[in-house]
Amino acid sequence: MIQTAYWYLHSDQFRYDPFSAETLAAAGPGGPFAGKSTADVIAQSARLGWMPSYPTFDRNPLDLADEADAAGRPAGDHVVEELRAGRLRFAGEDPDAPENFPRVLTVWRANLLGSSAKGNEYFLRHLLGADSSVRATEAPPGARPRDVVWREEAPEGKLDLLLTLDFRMTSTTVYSDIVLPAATWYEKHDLSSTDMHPFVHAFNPAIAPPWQTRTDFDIFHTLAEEFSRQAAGHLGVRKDLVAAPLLHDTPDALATPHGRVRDWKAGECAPVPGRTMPRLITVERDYGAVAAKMGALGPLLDSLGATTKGVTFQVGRELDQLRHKNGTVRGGPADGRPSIARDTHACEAILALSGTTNGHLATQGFRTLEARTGTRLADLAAEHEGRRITFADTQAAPVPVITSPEWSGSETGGRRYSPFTVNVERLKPWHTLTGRQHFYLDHDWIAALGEQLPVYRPPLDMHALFGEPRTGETGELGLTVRYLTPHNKWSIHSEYQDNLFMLSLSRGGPSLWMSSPDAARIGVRDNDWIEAVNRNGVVAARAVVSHRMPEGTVYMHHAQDRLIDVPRTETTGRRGGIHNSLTRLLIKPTHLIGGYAQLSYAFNYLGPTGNQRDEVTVIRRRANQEVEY
Ligand SMILES: Nc1nc2c(c(=O)[nH]1)N[C@H]1C(S)=C(S)[C@@H](COP(=O)(O)OP(=O)(O)OC[C@H]3O[C@@H](n4cnc5c(=O)[nH]c(N)nc54)[C@H](O)[C@@H]3O)O[C@H]1N2
Ligand SMILES: Nc1nc2c(c(=O)[nH]1)N[C@H]1C(S)=C(S)[C@@H](COP(=O)(O)OP(=O)(O)OC[C@H]3O[C@@H](n4cnc5c(=O)[nH]c(N)nc54)[C@H](O)[C@@H]3O)O[C@H]1N2
Ligand SMILES: [Mo]
Repeated sequence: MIQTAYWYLHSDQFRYDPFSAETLAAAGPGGPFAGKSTADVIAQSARLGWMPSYPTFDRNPLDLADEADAAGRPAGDHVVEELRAGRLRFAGEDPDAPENFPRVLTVWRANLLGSSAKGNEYFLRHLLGADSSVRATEAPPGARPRDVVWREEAPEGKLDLLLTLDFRMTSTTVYSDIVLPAATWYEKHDLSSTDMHPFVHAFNPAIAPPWQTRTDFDIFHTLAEEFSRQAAGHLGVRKDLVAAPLLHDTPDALATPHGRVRDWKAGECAPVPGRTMPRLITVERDYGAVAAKMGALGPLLDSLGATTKGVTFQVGRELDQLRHKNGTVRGGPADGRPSIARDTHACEAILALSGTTNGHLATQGFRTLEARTGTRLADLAAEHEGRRITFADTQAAPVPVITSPEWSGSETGGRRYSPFTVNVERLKPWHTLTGRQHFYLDHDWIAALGEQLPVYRPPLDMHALFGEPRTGETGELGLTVRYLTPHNKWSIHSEYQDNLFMLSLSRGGPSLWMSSPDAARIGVRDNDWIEAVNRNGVVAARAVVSHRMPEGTVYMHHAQDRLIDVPRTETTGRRGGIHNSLTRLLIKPTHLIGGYAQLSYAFNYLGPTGNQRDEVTVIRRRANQEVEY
């Protein structure tokens, strides 16, 4: 699921947008956004199949598949018919309905409530039902969604269970119902790679996981086993109706000819799965077999291969090798399949199935691409055709990767990775509508924003949109400044800030950087306690007064956790406030476009961003410099 839209709906931030999507349009009234709110635009993107939406429908997708069977028609036809008749709706069209909001949330390898989540205070209020400092008021009648249902009372505390896996105390674990203590990187096997350098690294345990900690791998397998045991009776084998968005690097990318947007719900075209709406796919779920399947490589790899960016790799040879290396599952639902029951097996499988660590697959993939593009490519990986990087290789030392069609750069001959080298030097067509570098976007929604060509867009005017004071204004409550939350130079997100060395090197708690003239304007000296307040929340921090900050702009570095030296605020009397207490999600409608050439959804590749750069806040020196906790 695209997280930005997911949280925008489920933390109810959509209820606090008093402007329509049309506000952002370049021309006057009318056009594709007329009368629609951002929530309406998200709902439209989901029903046209542009972006995924989850939960998808307002009815259990297992029941939808059963209903179709009972009616003796294909599940896709059944869903189209139910939608057309108005008996079935997309869940995003009524996000506050009890059947449509999430109840159980598992957070793994993220600090959702301390780091990633923009609009922290909305999460606290609506998802958790915890104390919250949201000060904004909801959109008044007339400014509310048109298609999406508005419930008079917004739900608070939607979640029944918040489960977190982490090895630190964080702003998320403090709010969790259950925390499963995780092993750290020196207590487990894992792989690590990034596009910032050309190496694959192994994680290796220096010691076994201490006390009650377990590796994430172990935790999820244990959960899967218990789930399977219970689910065999409760759920059994069912068919699941899955709605998949129009996908990048497939024919789906041509679903919007000439960029003309047609909405089946408005009668502008017929609802055709995979063309004008999501693909509707029936999948068999054997719930009692989840754990067994998780511990093995499944049979679809034999029949479908593995596809990345439109290139399908045939992996029969690799599966045979993995059978020998990892062993073969005996008995049960995964009988005869290569095992990935242990973390090292899973690492081995990843290395075997990627062209970046398997020269045979890299050259195979490039030959497939050669046949399609007519350009010479396989030589890029030829020097490594016989090379297979194994987990043992990565344990001995970090290993440089092999050039592969999974990426666009070239490491051939020891070069350093740079994106799009293969497109530029080998004339491999770009994955755009024209196959070239492509700047003109001929799409109705992009035209509505006046952005067919790259243009400068100034920061959003938060005075006009939300009634915040104008930047530069000094009033009774303080000085209004632009509020940015760039990445921290002394931490990676919320990690590493919290060790004693870092805490004693810096101020050891929340800090906010401001320029000397701005500080002088409100009588703030370096290290004074200040309070920053806007409609989204409140934060108390020490001022770092610096000539390096431009006037009119402050920084509160991402991401300072709620549990380190956070005092009570004068504004609310409550403890709390972090950098993301002052931010919130703002979704740009054009980020929701899909099914249109390079603007087609791919997992972890395309979707709306959170736009945290557009905030303002009012800052003042605290009357009381003796803070209380
Ligand atoms: N206002 C604002 N918000 C932002 C941003 C911004 O610039 N400003 N940046 C955004 C961006 S680009 C990003 S990437 C996100 C980052 O947001 P997150 O990914 O949520 O941030 P982290 O603080 O890195 O959280 C990672 C957590 O995983 C834990 N962890 C690390 N390794 C393991 C492991 O092996 N197992 C387990 N179980 N846990 C582990 C760490 O202890 C840590 O608590 O924030 C986004 N949010
Ligand atoms: N030390 C450290 N390194 C990291 C991370 C970390 O947390 N700590 N996180 C990693 C991750 S996941 C990511 S995504 C990257 C992020 O790395 P960057 O993309 O570099 O992100 P930021 O530091 O958030 O922002 C960069 C600069 O953008 C400026 N800026 C803000 N608004 C605007 C604007 O409207 N226009 C322009 N032109 N500039 C603007 C900010 O002032 C800031 O100086 O860093 C990675 N590296
Ligand atoms: Mo990031």
